[in-house]
Amino acid sequence: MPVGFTKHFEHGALKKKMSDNTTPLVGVVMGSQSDWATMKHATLTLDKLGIGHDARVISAHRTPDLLEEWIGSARDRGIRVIIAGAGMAAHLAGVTAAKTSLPVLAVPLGGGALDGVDALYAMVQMPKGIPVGTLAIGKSGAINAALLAASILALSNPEIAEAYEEFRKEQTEQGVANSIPKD
Ligand code: RP5
Repeated sequence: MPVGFTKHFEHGALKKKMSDNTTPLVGVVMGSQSDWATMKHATLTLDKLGIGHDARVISAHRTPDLLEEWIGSARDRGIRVIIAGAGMAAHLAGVTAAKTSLPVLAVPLGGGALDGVDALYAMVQMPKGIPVGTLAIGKSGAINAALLAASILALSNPEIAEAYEEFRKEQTEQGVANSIPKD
């Protein structure tokens, strides 16, 4: 069964089966084109694990109506986890989480005067009731957001579970094989 296929069905009238491996399971949204250099590491990691994704530039501040539309249709389009990356006054993940009950993972991005600490505080300090899972600032956060999305999807998708376990195994083997670098 290809990754992206799921036997699970939605509740209610909008029952729909995802039927091919191109169905995006992860929505990757970022506030600006300037975020892509970092956020591409999330999509590259999803690619390595064979997980379909829908990556978009949508700003909570500059294009709020488009954001609402994208979030509002996400579940029906097959999206199961959303990764939101933004810098500066990073409201993107919080607004996304306010509009959906899908899991939202946040990646604080550098580039502003406070180099990501501003975005980190904005994303991590969500008020109770609207959870956002905030990862590390920058590239590590982008990669870990993709891996965390994979581990969430793996709970109900055996192919993703296998791909994620394989990634972890290879990483461990690489770690064991590592030797002290030569100067
Ligand atoms: C945020 O403002 C974006 O996520 C980006 O990190 C930052 C700067 O955006 P640009 O001015 O580069 O478009 O909303």
